Amino acid sequence: MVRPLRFGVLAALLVIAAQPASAATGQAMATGLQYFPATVGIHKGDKLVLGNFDAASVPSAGHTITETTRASRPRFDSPPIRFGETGEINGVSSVPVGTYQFHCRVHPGMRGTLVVKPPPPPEPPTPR
Ligand SMILES: [Cu+2]
Repeated sequence: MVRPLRFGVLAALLVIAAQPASAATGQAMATGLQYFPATVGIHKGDKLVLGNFDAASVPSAGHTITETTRASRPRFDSPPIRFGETGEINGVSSVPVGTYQFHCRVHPGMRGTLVVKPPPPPEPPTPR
């Protein structure tokens, strides 16, 4: 069924768009054997989750986000996340500021970029 899946993807994009810039958990999604967005930005210390909205991943174990930059000992990685599930990317919150390439261990052709920015300045106190 194509229509419900498309609607689900749209709903997911709206949820992502609604996240405030200071959110402590970044969100990426996978569909059509691609990551969206292809370049994910988080602040240092943030978590990152991957939502698998990819029906094309059903015959496989799912999708991961695995560091490519240091492939022998990735600093961030996830277990395969199945279609319809959302999973956390382990290790992301301790990665230094910088730019990192990542891929899917199940589908090595899936490629993305993680940009870890400095932490945002503290929010000003709310006036009472
Ligand atoms: Cu994959």
